Amino acid sequence: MKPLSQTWPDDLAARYKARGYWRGETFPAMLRDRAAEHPDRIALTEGDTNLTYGALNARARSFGAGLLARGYQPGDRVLVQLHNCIEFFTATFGLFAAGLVPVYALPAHRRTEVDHLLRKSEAVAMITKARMDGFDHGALGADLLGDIPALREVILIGGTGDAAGLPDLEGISGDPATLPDDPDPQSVAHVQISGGSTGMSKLIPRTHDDYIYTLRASNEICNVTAASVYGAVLPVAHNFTMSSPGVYGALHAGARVVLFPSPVPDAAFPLIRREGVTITGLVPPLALLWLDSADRSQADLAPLEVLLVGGAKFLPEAARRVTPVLGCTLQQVFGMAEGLVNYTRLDDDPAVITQTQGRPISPDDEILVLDDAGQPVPDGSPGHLLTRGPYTISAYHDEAGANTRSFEDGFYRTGDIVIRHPSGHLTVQGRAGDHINRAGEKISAEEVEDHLLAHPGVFDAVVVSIPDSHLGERIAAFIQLKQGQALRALDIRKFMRTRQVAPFKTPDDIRFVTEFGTTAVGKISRKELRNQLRTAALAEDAAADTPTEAENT
Ligand code: OOB
Repeated sequence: MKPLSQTWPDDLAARYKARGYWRGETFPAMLRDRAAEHPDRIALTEGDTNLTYGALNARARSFGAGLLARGYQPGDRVLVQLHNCIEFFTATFGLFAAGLVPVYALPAHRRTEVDHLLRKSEAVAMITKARMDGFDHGALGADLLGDIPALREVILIGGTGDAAGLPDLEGISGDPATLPDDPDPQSVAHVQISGGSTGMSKLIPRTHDDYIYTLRASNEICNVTAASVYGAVLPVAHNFTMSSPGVYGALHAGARVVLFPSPVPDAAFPLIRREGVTITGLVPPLALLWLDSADRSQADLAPLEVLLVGGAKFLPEAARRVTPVLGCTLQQVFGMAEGLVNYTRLDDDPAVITQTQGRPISPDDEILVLDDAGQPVPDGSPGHLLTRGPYTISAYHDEAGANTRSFEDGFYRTGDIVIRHPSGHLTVQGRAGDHINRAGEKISAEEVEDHLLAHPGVFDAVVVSIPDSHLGERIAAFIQLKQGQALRALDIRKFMRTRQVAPFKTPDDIRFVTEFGTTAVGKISRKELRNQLRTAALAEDAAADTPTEAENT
């Protein structure tokens, strides 16, 4: 098994400790301490079920001990694919207590992504729910067990049908006295996954010390205290919902987490009122939906004090509406699973809150904004964002090629193009890479192209992002068919389903072309081709939207 690690140069590590960022806290100790401090306080609310800190800690520790009794060893990785439910926390804190390492998959992931994550992480077990959003994850798990030799068990919540024989999470328990000592705070606590600009997701090992620092600091910046109620609206497996300040931040503060079954206003607004949710986080398309609905219904969201918006660019026009319409303070957040997180501060000037994506969490987050030649650009000019700091990784797990491309002298090349203001706030201008940010989900153009090329009727395919007023960006695929083929968009969509990938990766726009118009001598790069096609598509769309003279008169 390839060991998981994340390290910083000795001098930086010493500085991060000396400055009190890394305090030797660990996840098992965090929950145990909160449970000891206030066992009867509610940690989690899901529907009509409330779970106290004491009960969550006891259940998680018993589950963790049960895993050890089944033969798992500290250091083993376990893929966790769950939506917003109490068992997500039983599972992850059980794993932490046993010294096992959660690897987080999104509920929308399908066989292709799950298979990749299991193999890449060499996971020995997977914890999932039999059905989520109508998809049979139990059957998938049962199938993968036969396919992946290292995978020993798939542990389910509510298994039936094909998956009826698989062990149920509720049935696994053991004696907490058998749990190991707390792990080394510098060891890897859990593994996030990258949005990835090329190919499949990469694994992002994060240590106890570095991750818990972001929780503590985020709580301070977002004013999360034991009196707060955090609404988990987006999937908890996302780094944003997990740590900015997110569900783990809320638990660190001894606050209450309310798990939302759905983000749509009809379901979410009553829950905010009923549970007294004080803070939550949304991606821009959902924030727009909430704004429009609240505008129409005059909804009363009185308990809500802070709305975090991030994951993709929130435009100033929409940002300005948040406080008047929803009656809360907007906090923009620009973060990445690799580390760096920026927030606008609660007391920032309204213009800063609406026009920037915030400034870094830490005084020791080093920010470089460089031109194409690698030279620093002055404040106010756009450039490539590189960063290094007390919670930004310096390597992905087992990715020699990507590590060479993405890290330079310990700095992470984010792929984002930003402007830095003299105050240190950043405004995101765009990005250098070829991924599509569709409603906060990052999709690799290359990965989608690969799937399209697998169709026997497809000669070539180029995938680009197109600006979209609702999603931020949508996926457009330009497809050149092989001679004699007559496929329709519907056939391509159906084919994508057979590829067993997350549904959000299916192209929104499918345009057939007879050739890619590469008139230049020789072959141009795919990057250049994507740029040309994006420009052509935008011009075509603009022309289609322009009223003709006849319409004008
Ligand atoms: C969050 O994390 P990831 O890993 O899914 O995606 C990171 C990328 C960034 O490099 C940037 O391209 C984009 O998402 N992004 C934003 C943004 N927040 C993220 N682009 C423009 N404006 C923003 N506010 O998405 C994430 C992780 C932690 C907190 C918040 C978001």
